[in-house]
Amino acid sequence: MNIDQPTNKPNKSISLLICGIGGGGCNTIKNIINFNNQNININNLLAVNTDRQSFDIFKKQNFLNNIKQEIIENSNEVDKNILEKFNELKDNDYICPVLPLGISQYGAGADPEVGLQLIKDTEEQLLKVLDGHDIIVLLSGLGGGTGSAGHEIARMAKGLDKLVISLVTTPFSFEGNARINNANNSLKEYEKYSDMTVAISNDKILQIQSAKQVNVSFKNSFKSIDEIGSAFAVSLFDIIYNQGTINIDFADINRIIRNQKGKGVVGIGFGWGRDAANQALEKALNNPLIKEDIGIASANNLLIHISGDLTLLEINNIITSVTKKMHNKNAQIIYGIGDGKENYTMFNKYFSKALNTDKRIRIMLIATGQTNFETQKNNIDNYQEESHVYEGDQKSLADFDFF
Ligand SMILES: Nc1nc2c(ncn2[C@@H]2O[C@H](COP(=O)(O)OP(=O)(O)OP(=O)(O)O)[C@@H](O)[C@H]2O)c(=O)[nH]1
Ligand SMILES: [Mg+2]
Repeated sequence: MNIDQPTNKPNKSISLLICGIGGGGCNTIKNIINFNNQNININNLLAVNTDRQSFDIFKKQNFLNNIKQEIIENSNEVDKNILEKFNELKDNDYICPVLPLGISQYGAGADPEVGLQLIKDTEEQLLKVLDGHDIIVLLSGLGGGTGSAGHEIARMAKGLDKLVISLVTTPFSFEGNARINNANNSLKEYEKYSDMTVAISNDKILQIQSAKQVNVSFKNSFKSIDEIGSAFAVSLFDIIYNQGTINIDFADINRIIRNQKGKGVVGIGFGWGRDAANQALEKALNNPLIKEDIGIASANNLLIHISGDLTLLEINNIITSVTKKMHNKNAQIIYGIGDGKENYTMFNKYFSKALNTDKRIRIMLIATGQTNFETQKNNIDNYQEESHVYEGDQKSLADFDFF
């Protein structure tokens, strides 16, 4: 096993852009802003869509009203300081950069060909934004017309030699074959143009809810899926911008992610209290982004970032527990140790039971270069399982934690 200790170069000069494409992607951007992470500047975000009306969620007044509503419904989830953040803006100003695609007023009507043309029509503006950054993270829900055409943005970014990471969702089976076919075709294109593509199957979320016997509202189910995307994006920011005890820099991220033929899995887990390390590890390994254990086992590259107040024994335990799962004993392993000073605001709800303890640990894994990778397409094609629908009381989102 080749374990590299990364160098201690600061990453301040590296710029990361998170670009939400289509309705689902833009909702994830909104979720990221809600988290109010100190490392993320508004100019690190971009919402693109064909449907101009969808940008209304980013108008200051609407955004703040929505935040107030969220605070009432689930007070742990939103950093209340955000209410002050946009003081200088007028009510109808957008709180983050938005880019309408083409001249369309409306969505792409679930037709990816229409979405593709509208993205091509906006190439000049897109290239200008993309070129100002080093790492491009694309977020989209596949199945409709706009997000499903977002691979065209990946192609543009790749043409500029950027590091491109795509995080996409595939539709619920009940959304029907037309959407599933759109998504399957689109996923192949995302994989072609991205250094790494992580696909979240909405059906998997359904299976987890079913298995856990929780019955979460439709709106909150989408919200929890958006949360996976935002947690990934925000954690990536923290890793790149926070100076750790053992730092991971752009060269390390490049090494693990660049040119991985599109395949990769990501796991994030949190733990607190005396058993924090085990808890975080267990959650990172069982994260819905890691489909089966095979995601780690067959990987040839692994980046593992551990953050919090840990002992040497705990670090040793975490890293060896993960690397032991890997078949390739000469796999490339890069690890980083955060100083525990990351902004945990966004994750407060996961730590809500830990208010009396200082020990909070986050583990993030990125595994790439899988051989015999089981594609998301197979997941969709094979999803036949009868799911048992729990008919108990509807649970709040807080009862349905992924991390
Ligand atoms: N995570 C998440 N997924 C969503 C949300 N809304 C829709 N989706 C999923 O994303 C897929 C695409 O939907 P949208 O993003 O609304 O579609 P679009 O890309 O805007 O495409 P058009 O509206 O046809 O132009 C759907 O089939 C759903 O599976 C959301 O709010 N969050
Ligand atoms: Mg739309």
